[in-house]
Amino acid sequence: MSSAENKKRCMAMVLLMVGLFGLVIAQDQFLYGTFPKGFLWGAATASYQIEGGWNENGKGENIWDRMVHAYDGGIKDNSTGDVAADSYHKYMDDVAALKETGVNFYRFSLSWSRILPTGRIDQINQDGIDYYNKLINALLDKNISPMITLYHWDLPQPLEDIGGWLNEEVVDIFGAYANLSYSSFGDRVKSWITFNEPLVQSHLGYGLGIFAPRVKGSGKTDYIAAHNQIKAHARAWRIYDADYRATQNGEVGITFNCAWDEPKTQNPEDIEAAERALQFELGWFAHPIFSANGDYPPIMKEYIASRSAKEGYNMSRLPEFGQTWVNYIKGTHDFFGLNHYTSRLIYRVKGGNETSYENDQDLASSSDPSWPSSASSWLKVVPWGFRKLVNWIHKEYNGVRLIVTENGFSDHGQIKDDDRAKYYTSYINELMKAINLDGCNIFGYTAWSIIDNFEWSSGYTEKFGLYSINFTDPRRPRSRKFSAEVYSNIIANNGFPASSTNNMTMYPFKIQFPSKQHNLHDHL
Ligand code: GBH
Repeated sequence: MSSAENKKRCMAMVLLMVGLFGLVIAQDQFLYGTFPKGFLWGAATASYQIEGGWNENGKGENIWDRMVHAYDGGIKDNSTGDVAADSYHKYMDDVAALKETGVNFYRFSLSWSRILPTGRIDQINQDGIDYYNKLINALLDKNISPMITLYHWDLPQPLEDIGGWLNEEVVDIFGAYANLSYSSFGDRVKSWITFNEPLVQSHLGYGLGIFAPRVKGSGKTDYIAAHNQIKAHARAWRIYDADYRATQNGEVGITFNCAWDEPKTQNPEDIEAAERALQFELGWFAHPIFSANGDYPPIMKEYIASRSAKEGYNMSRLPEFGQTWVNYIKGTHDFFGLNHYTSRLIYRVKGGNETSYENDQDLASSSDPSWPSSASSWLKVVPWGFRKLVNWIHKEYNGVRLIVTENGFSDHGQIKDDDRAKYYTSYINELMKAINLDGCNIFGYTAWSIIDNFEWSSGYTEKFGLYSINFTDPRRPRSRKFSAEVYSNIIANNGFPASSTNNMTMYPFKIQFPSKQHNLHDHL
């Protein structure tokens, strides 16, 4: 090959690479601007992950207590949530951190067994009621609205002993617990989430068996656990609607987790597989509640029924609601809660022979090697996927009113956490594009988490906090991380105005900001 030809080839390569790089940058291009007036900013936690005090003052045992105390507890660092961040005693420190960050609301969950040691309302533990009253009042005193999750995976053990979410009786028992919570706290709490991520509770807890209560039986038991949680959600929403809405004037929603599923190739089979993945992950729970017709997504019913038939079952492994329950569940929402962290590349493969939720879907996932990683193997940094997902939800569920109830990044707990600061800035920027450029109906955003905490089966090996906690110090002191300052600055500015009041110089990656100010017009 002549050297001129060689040069040409080199030039072509360079141009190609610059072009590809340009595409990536364009997708994540920073946009100056602010969120709509009145947009809500918050931070979140969950009871088992922060409270500790696992057997103090009358609290009953729950399925996580049981799991972590087992001989082989299944936790990476063999740790427990017995003390965790000790928020049972240190909740005023949490309130101080929230105040310093400037949030409008705090999303936390109730420990069901702290309030009801047996799970049932015939035995109320007054200390549990008192604890949450103190927390709620301290928040309101600082002008921070409480947002309560009723169920973030910590089922009272006595209810697991009768089958837990596999037993339909728990639907009514949950309803009674919800009722007690509304009547105890609803005079001051105006925002309720029935379930956090029912997919994780169903699939990891009652399918793969890697989360409590460690039941294995994917493709069967996870579908049953999900079925009962969806019914229990509807029950709790209907109780509020009938008996509390008129006097308390609050809202009840539910929170789902979902990654953005990007087709790995433009092959129609992969494009269909990515759509199917979203239906199996999000539609499984959202379709019965948020779609016009209710019930499970048609594609899910079709795929599971056909595989069940091939496996020799005389009916589908996916349970049926029946028309009465379909109608009872449909429309039971005041808002859509979304937990989002990452994206996946989806491609079609024939599902393996074993019965499982995974194999039912005829697809597989991977990630792009260019996506930055975190301390969690599943969490890759893909800001543009956030914008695509909320757009997909907006279309799929007819412009539904959405609040992001979790979004965040894991590392190993350092105070100078530039990667987390960068994650928040870029993800929140993409969310702003979804609102201001795409017209998505989003009214709030929640950072996970205000403090480092017990990261389920990863124990304390992955940290998500805006504040660090020294878990070896019995006083569990909190220290502010750099990301908390950045998030605080975003909140104070309601986004990213290109003005002197916005302290842009504090961002760890100034270099990525375009020198010219971009405004809405440039992007339309
Ligand atoms: C949320 O789940 C939870 O609501 C919250 O409690 C949690 O602390 C936070 O995210 C951070 O993880 O063990 O490799 O099989 C987010 C969705 C689904 C992500 C389950 C981790 C387990 C992956 N999660 N997934 S693995």
